[in-house]
This record gives sequence, C-alpha cells and structure tokens, in this order.
Amino acid sequence: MVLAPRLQTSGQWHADAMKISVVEGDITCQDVDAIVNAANRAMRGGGGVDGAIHRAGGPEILEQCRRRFPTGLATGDAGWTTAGDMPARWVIHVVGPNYNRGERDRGLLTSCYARALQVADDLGVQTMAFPLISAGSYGWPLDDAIAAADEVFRTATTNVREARLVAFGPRAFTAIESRLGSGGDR
Ligand code: AR6
Repeated sequence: MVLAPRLQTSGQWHADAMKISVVEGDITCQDVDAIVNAANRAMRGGGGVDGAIHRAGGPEILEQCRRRFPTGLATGDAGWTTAGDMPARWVIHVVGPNYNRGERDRGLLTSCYARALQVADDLGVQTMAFPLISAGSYGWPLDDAIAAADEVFRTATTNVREARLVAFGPRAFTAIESRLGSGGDR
C-alpha cells in the first residue's frame, strides 16, 4: 500500500512538555530528528516498516547495523543508526515482542518505547516519529499496541518535545486518534 505522507493529521495532546500527535502516512517521509524502526533481533532488515526504512534510507543503514550490532539486539531494546537518504537524521531501531510466536510480555513492548526515548535523549533528539511497534507482522492487538505507546509517552521523563505516532492507513489512524483524544486511562 502506498500512502501519501500526512494524508490526515490530527490534534495535539500534551503530556507535560512533550507533544503527542498522530499522522497518517509513511514514516520514511517524516521530517523529524529521528524515526523509530520496528526491527527484529537480527537487525539486518526485513519486511513491513523495517523494509521500507532500509529501502528509503539506502545501504548505509544496513552497513551501520552490521557494524554497530554485530550480534543483533535484544527484544525490548533500542539502538541507533543514521537515516541515510531520508529526511530524518537518525533511525532508532527497536525490537518488539513477537506476539504471534508467544512473546506476550507487555513490558517488552513498553520497553521499546522507553528505550527509544532514552536513546533519543542520548542523541539530543527533539522530534521523533514512531510506528506501532509489534502491531504488524508480530501480531500485537492494535488497541493494546496503541495503549502501550500512549502510556509510555504520557509518563516518560525525556527531553524529546514531540512524539508523533505514524498510522499506516485509516484504521490505525482512527484507532490512535480515538485513544489520544480520550486522554488515555490516566
Ligand atoms: N510507515 C509507518 N508504519 C508502517 C509502515 C510505514 N512505511 N509500514 C508498515 N507500517 P511491522 P512488527 C506499520 O510488521 O509488527 C519486519 O519484517 C504496520 O502497519 O512493520 O513490529 C521486521 O523485520 C504496523 O502498524 O512490524 C520484523 O521481522 C506497524 O508498522 C517484523 O516485521 C508495525 O508493523 C516486526 O514486526
């Protein structure tokens, strides 16, 4: 599916100083300091958003993955590369739990968002865009995948000024908008 960037954009919700927002589109087009990749433990590319990021960024992302992550990355952890040809400067790669294969510890999913924000702080990132980690081929139920992201965004201590969720299609957009608009479960 090919989507124009920012087909829709919706409101802004504030959690302390960090803005939480949602756009519908392709994360590779986002003009932010860092985009987050939903990778796998091998850290050598893949399908879904991982494939799109490697294609759009070009071969330097894989080269850096090989150099920086010779043995891959643990589930729930995050690490960075530069973003090659994309508008963003950095890619922060995370490895979500594979729900379809029985990895259902929700702490591993929230850890991806928390670790991504920590790595972003290390890099001095102010604006970043996230996909819905684990909500594609790894099969995490959509509403809970959104809730996990929202919970971390609302409670994290970070210097990041904007966390933008990128919805890949109208169904995800509507679900995210509904969650953010409700103010979560605080
Ligand atoms: N921009 C924004 N979101 C996207 C894009 C895009 N270009 N493409 C897909 N999504 P997935 P996972 C959404 O499967 O579930 C890969 O093969 C998608 O609709 O990319 O964490 C990796 O290498 C969904 O909402 O990641 C791993 O092996 C979300 O991104 C495995 O898939 C995540 O879907 C990771 O599975």
